[in-house]
Amino acid sequence: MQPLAGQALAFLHIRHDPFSGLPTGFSPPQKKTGLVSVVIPARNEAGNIENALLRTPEMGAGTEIIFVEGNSTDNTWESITEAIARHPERRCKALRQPGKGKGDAVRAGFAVAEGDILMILDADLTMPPETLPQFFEAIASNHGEFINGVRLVYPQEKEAMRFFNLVGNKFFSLAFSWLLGRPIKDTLCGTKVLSRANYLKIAANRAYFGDFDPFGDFDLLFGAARQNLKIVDLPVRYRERTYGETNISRWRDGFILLRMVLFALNRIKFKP
Ligand SMILES: Nc1nc2c(ncn2[C@@H]2O[C@H](COP(=O)(O)OP(=O)(O)O)[C@@H](O)[C@H]2O)c(=O)[nH]1
Ligand SMILES: [Mg+2]
Repeated sequence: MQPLAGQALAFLHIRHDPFSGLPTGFSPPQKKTGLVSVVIPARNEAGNIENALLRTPEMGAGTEIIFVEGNSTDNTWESITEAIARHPERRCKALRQPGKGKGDAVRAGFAVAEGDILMILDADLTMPPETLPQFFEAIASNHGEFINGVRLVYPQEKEAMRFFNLVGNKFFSLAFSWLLGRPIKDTLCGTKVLSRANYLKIAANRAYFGDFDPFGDFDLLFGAARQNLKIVDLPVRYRERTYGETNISRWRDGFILLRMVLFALNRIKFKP
């Protein structure tokens, strides 16, 4: 190839990182290819389990699927054990969470995860599992250290997000962006991906922001920002549930979130 053509090609490949504004992509990225753990918290999701298992793609050097059930009133647990028995070709684990809430389930799942890359996938399949390889690529190619799924970018399917959800999400997005000093477009998209090494650092410092996040989303985001991880947004198409209904009570959990924001506010803005 002629040098000039080579230069032109290099020029075409310049990308600017949205956060640092620095050009990225010149040095060949070092690929991570380790084992991937997909933690799937599930409460009252019996009708979604089989699809969650079938639709989660194989990534990296191998993919383990970790179902974490808790406090269901339907037969989610039986669905999990049956689905796993039907698919011995997939590497799966199943556990019942020790406490309450999605955050507790995610923490229990991560505690038994063997992967080098950790993912959270909501069992309601509102974020299509087929999108997970994009998250994997983003982290494997070192594009970011904490890949945060962002809804709202694409047109919503009807009723996919309720009005209050939208308003609440906007509020928390603004509050987080201000608190953490970086743009956080969507705080409550279930899908988050990070390396195990970085997760362990976040977990070790969890108490800093108070230990009362019911979702697990917020303390991961706070922790990632505090560890100065490069948080990268990944736009996802958000779908309606086809089975079951939301497990999260907007009002009660909204107040807990507000408490978290105030706690973090105190930590970050007033006690440097
Ligand atoms: N294990 C477990 N999973 C939960 C719990 N609460 C919610 N989830 C799961 O977490 C994911 C997100 O919850 P969802 O009810 O869809 O909340 P929404 O997306 O905010 O409407 C779903 O896969 C739920 O099944 C819980 O207490 N325990
Ligand atoms: Mg949901």
